[in-house]
Amino acid sequence: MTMIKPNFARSSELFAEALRFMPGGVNSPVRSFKAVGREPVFIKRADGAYIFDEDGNKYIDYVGSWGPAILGHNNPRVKSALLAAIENGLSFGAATEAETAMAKLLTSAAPSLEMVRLVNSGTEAVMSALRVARGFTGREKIIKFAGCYHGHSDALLVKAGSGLLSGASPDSAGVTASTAADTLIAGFNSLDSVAALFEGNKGRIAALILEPVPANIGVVLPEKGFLEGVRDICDKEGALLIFDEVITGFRLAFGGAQELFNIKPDISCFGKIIGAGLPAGAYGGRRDVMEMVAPSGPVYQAGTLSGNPLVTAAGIAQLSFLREHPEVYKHIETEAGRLFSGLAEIIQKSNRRNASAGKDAGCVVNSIGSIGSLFFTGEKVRDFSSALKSDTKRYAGYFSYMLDNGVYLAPAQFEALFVSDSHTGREIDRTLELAEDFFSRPESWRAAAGTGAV
Ligand code: HOZ
Repeated sequence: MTMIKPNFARSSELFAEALRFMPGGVNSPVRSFKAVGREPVFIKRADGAYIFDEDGNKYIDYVGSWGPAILGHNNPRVKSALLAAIENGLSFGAATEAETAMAKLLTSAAPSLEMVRLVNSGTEAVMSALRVARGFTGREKIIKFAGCYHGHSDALLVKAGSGLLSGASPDSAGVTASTAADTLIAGFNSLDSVAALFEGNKGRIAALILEPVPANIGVVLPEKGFLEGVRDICDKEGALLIFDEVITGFRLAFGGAQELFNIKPDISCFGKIIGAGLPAGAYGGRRDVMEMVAPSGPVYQAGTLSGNPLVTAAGIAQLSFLREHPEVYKHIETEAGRLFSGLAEIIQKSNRRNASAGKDAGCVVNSIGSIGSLFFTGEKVRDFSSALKSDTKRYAGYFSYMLDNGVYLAPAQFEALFVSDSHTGREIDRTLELAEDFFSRPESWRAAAGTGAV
């Protein structure tokens, strides 16, 4: 396959300027491309399954703004709802009819969602949900799982995933020891580790929070009985179960992971997908729990931009489209299924070739529905420590090869790949063709020089 190295001159110029005014030249670490050892491409626009950079390069987009572009970019219904809303004003900081319409849509998604509160991001949803759980139970401690990422609030930046792993540390500076002390860490897929924490902290644990399908150490699947097990333990111990569905909500099914696995959490948190990519979030759940929130109850949480009219207009358009068109899920899953099984086949061939040549260079694919990840390790990835065995330098080589050939993947090993309704056989075939080519080259087992976790 011939490859013409694209031109990134304009992105490079823009990055040099950005570095002078913003830490690392970006407003969120992963997009800096630091974890893949190169400069970021600067994006100008996106349409359908494609994004375009400032140098005019076109890429098949498997990031989709980290999930919300489930219909692809520039969906006409979302766009016209947003344009119509703009005519009426940008922000009121006052009650609107659209907020109730949005709340109705969210509560229609799953039986666990009796009431919701709209906020501005997944981080805010999770941070608020924990406050509510503490207010409701009168307890202080929480359990989270190593590698689960729940946004950047202090209490949750302990053994977290996503950009923290690309920065080579699962913990953040600036989080006080006393804040971190109330966050207990269990092992994903290990009910024994959960039981041990409850045993050692009797009557003190307010809530257990998890991504039902962790997607911020790459995608990791819950093993049979694990989610049911945490539900049972929480019930037995009087702690609330919080599902962080920022990635899985409205993606694995309209009712999210809780619909797919048939588990009823007490509180659920949502993010960007409910605003179709605009800054949005929500938390919701049991009525008795949600009635703790001000002004109904004593747990304070507020925000001028919560339920913003532009965000709700875009969110209502995207969510009602998904509700009216369940075939969207079928289509995305068929295309994603072809992609992930195709990748698995290519990788198995490559693993066999490498093994017979005595090269220690395995790779595995984890996927569910329209999300998945390639891990550059020969071992099964089922939790934080097995995910960390991935060779980030080999991922960097794969990322660069795909980018240079017009495929935009997550610029870090410990993230997910997202397929949208706009991806068709054409994009999937092209991606598989490139992956086949990459895995038959020496780069597939050799680390990209000078790249990797930093
Ligand atoms: N933390 C996001 C991935 N899990 C990346 C956010 C961004 O760079 O936009």
